[in-house]
Parts: sequence; structure tokens; C-alpha cells
Amino acid sequence: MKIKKYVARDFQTALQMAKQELGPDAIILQTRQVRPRGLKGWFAPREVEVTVAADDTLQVNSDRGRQRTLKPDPDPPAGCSPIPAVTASELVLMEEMQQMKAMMAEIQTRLFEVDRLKGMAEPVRHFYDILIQNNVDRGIAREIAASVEARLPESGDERWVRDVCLHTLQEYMQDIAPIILAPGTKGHLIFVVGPTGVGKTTTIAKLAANMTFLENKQVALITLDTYRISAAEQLRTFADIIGIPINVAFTPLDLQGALEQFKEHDIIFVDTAGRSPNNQEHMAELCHYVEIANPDEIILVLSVTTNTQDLINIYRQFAVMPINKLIFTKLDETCRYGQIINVLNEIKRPLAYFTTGQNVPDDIEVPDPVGIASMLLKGDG
Ligand SMILES: Nc1nc2c(ncn2[C@@H]2O[C@H](COP(=O)(O)OP(=O)(O)O)[C@@H](O)[C@H]2O)c(=O)[nH]1
Ligand SMILES: [Mg+2]
Repeated sequence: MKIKKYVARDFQTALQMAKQELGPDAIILQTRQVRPRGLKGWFAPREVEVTVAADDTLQVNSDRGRQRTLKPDPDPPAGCSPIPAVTASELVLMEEMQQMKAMMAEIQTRLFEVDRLKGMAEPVRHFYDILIQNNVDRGIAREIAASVEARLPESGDERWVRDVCLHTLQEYMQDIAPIILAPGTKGHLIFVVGPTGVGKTTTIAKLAANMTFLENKQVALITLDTYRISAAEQLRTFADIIGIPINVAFTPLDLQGALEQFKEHDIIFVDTAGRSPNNQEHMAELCHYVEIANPDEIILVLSVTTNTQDLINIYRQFAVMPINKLIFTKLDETCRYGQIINVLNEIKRPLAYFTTGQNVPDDIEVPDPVGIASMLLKGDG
């Protein structure tokens, strides 16, 4: 490798000199402003010194080598300290890029950490991750984690943390309200509403059977689901098996007649058509029936297999009528129950029942917050 210095009045001239002698592929190692030697140098204008290297190995097979080759710098560096020209700007650029990359990585990590948990204890983080796995909304999981952290003594081991998590989770499901008939109540009217296929009819059959056989109540059924013949037939079959009366109401007048017919019964369930809640006409019709009947309770049936946002949307569609309670169905079809917490947190309605299978009348239960909380803390492993 040949290294030479060229001094000229300006950068361009020095560069030209270097180029002539070493060829266009020579490499600029350094550029600096210098004063001519000796006393007269103090009074003379500054000159530019360019240090150049010619090295064959750097010229071949390399784009970087090409970029480093001599090209007139449009803006030669000023100042009297040594400033490596091309190499320097390249280095600076590389350094800046490295710094930016590091900064972005750092920001990402920070955001991630902030988003997850602000420096949470390891066992808390562990359960936070499990909650997320179980579909618990991130915001709620963070809230739970923060609340657990706040209740934690200095050294909470995993068992301790789990207990506090369990406790905190239960607070989200405190409002448990199965159907309870005060003694002597007559004609307690319950509308069961919800989207198609969530299990309204099956759930009514389960409730009707249990009320009849376990609580010795006089139960009657009305169905407004006259949209499909099979729907009314499905409930009629259940009614026949249980041995209770059923009335199929096609019009508001029919409904009034049925209510009159069953007013001496202890409890009356009204099954409704589960057409799409987006169907405005259907919702208006349902609202009209609700107004006529003025039920004691309206229970919205939701399937736990539906995602949180859809569940909340469904609730909003049905909220044109006063929804008193919720039933979650199909808990047997998933093991991720975060949606329950998410929905309750959003719409704050009491939970009446969970259903856990297709068997009438067995697969229904009064929600057990401890049970659900434990399920929510169970990881995949
Ligand atoms: N796996 C499971 N299936 C259920 C449950 N409840 C209802 N089903 C089933 O869901 C389907 C629709 O139920 P149905 O009562 O007709 O729903 P509806 O349209 O809301 O009245 C039927 O096949 C039921 O057997 C449940 O808790 N678990
Ligand atoms: Mg039905």
C-alpha cells in the first residue's frame, strides 16, 4: 500500500493531484487544513492536506472499496483539526445508524416492558402471561397484575402470588345472580335473548327441568321463535319431556294470551328467536314483545366461544332492552375463559349461569368465581 500526502490551496486541487498520481481508485485516509511551514505560514492562507492511499486489495470486488475511492467532495471539510474525509463521513453515518438501531431496539424494549408490566416481580409476570394466554384483555391483565403487586409482601413466592391473583380475579366476578324466586312469587317472567345458536333453547330446557324437578316450581314456557318450525318444535319436545305447558306465540296478541294463561305459574320462560342482532327489524320486533310483556328479568345468553369484541358488540345490540343478567354457554368447548372477565369488566352485569355441555338438564351451573379464576391461572403446560 502506498500512502502519500498532497497539499494544495483547496481540496479539489489536492484531490486532482492525488488522482493523477495514484489513479481514481485511491483512498482518502484523511483531510485536514494546514498552514504553510515557517514564519510566513502564520500570515499565509491555510492549505488543504489530503492523505491518500493506493491499495489494490481495496479496489477490487467491493462496493465499499468503490465508495471509498476518490471522488471530488462537493463540500470539503473546514477547520484545522484532522478530519478524515470520506472515511469519516462513512464512519459517522455508520455510527449514527448503529446508534439509531440501538435506540430503536431500546425504545421497543421499553415500550414492550411498559406495555407488559412496569418492572413487575417475576411470579406476577408469570401469571400475567398466563392471563394473556387465556384471552384476558391486556389492560385488565395489567390492572390485575398491578393490584396483585400492590398487595404483595416483599418476598412473595409463586404460591403466594397465585393466591393473591385468585383473589383479585374473583373480584371481577363478584356479581353472581342465578334465578331466585321469592316464596309466594307468581308469574315471574323471564325473557331469554341472544344470538342464534348460543344455546338459548337448550338453556331454557335445563332451567325449566331443574326448577320443575329440583325446586318443585310450576314452570311454563312461551316461545316467540316461530321463524323456523324446528325451533318451536325443539322447545315443545323439551316441554313434553319435562311435562310442562308451552305456548307458541306468533303475534303480540298471542303473547298476551299466553301470559294470561300462565299467570298462576311460578315462573315463565320466554324463548326468543335468535336471528342476527344486526337485523334491525327483528330487534324492533323483540323490543315490542318485551314492552308488551314487561318481564321481571331479561337474560342475555352469550357463548364463551365468541371473541371479546364480538361479545361486547352483541351486548350493545341487545342493550336496546334492559339486560339484567348474563348466561355464558359452551364452557366445555374452550379452556380460555378470559372473555368472561373482559365482558363483565366492560358491561358490568351479574352472571346468572354457566352452561357446560349439551346434556339437559345437567350441564348448567351457578358460576363459581373460584373455579373460573383457577382456570384463568392455568397455563398451557
Ligand atoms: N357444547 C355445548 N353445546 C351447547 C351448549 N348449550 C347449547 N349447546 C348446543 O348448541 C346448539 C344450539 O343450541 P340452541 O339451544 O338451539 O341455541 P339457540 O339458537 O340459542 O336456541 C345445540 O346443538 C345445543 O346442543 C353448551 O353449553 N355446550
Ligand atoms: Mg332456540
